[in-house]
Amino acid sequence: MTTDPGGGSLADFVSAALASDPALRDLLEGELTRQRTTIQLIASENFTSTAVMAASASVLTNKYSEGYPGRRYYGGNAVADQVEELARERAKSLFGAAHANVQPHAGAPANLAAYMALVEPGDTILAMRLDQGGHLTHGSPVSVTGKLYRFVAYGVTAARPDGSGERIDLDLVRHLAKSERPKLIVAGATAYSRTIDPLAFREIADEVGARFMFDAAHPAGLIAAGEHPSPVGVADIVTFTTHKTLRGPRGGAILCGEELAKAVDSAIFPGLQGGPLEHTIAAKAVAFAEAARPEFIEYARQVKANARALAEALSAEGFRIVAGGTDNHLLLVDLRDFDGELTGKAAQEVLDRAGITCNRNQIPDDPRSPFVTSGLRLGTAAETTAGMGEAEMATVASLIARVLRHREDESRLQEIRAEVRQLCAAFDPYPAGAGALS
Ligand code: DSN
Repeated sequence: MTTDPGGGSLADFVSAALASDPALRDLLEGELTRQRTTIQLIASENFTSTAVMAASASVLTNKYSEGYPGRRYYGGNAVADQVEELARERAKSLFGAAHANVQPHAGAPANLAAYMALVEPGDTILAMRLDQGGHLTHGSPVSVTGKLYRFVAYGVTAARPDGSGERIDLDLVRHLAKSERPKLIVAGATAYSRTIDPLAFREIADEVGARFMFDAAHPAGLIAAGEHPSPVGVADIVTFTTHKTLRGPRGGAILCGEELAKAVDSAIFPGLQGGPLEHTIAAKAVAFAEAARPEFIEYARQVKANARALAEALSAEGFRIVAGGTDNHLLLVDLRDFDGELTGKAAQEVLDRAGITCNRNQIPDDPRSPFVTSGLRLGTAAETTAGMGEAEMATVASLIARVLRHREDESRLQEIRAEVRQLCAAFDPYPAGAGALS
């Protein structure tokens, strides 16, 4: 068990630390209560250990460290250097990489830095379309990535009644690679529930002489645990975020071979960012060490087992699961078979009122807009951390179905809200008086 930061409960710690700022203290206590009393199913979120939070809240927030360990532009970096070196070494060892940059503030700058290291503005990049499961930074016209580079997009195959469709269309990837001659091919997604095979992309990239980048933001924790094929050593650059399945602080990181180390490092600083967030880097170091423990492998396996259990139970309730199920930590639910009138937006809002937190998401070829959508994206990383297993996933599926069936009935919703509270009380990520999360 990690040491509780306040010697008592996390709520006591927040309360004591912010005694002189009651407005903010009340907000933070409110957020802690929200996280402890509602079910967290956002696929990109998790509950960090209190050790990760303690490092995030450390005195390193006071320090300017522009540059890299041993080559800083400010004095007083002896400790910061060691912290960043520790984080880099732990990241390299966890993923088996030759080089790690742990400074990206988030996934978006990590991805942009990878592009800067591998291609020139105006070059063609082949990546997954946002509405098929990709990410904004994979060339959406509203992202700076889509303005700086010429993106060409692939997507998934058509849905099939037996669930074997809605897989990344590798024939299309190969066809576009040959016809468009991209300088870079990007694999990785934010709303894709099946395994992404790095070797298949490498083969296509090699056929056309393109570089290959893998955005591992979502499966990073599964990769660290050996529960998803590793793109490290297969892709030229791997980017990831540290706060999703990896269960660390909010932030990004980049892995590559020695030959790209300088290009990646200078793309992040001075290319994109100024002073690194050394307190966050310290928290990343904590998370990398936690993810290297044997129990993290058990955690990652349970995350996947829970996602499968949730998908099966929702399917039994009449929902269609995109791609027929899941191989990872998330699932996409197509609401239309359950109720043709129900949008993702309406479902997200009513689930929120009942204490179930998730996000609406477009499904492949969604007739509705990204703001409305016909789907929900659900993930199991957070509630698995809180201790839920397959039995609880069946309960959660039934709660979701009841909320959506009785969405106009306020008293039924209040009844379900009470059941959600009861379930959350049994699976509290930050139990009072305990260290919370080993
Ligand atoms: N916003 C993240 C997600 O929810 O998947 C990706 O950046």
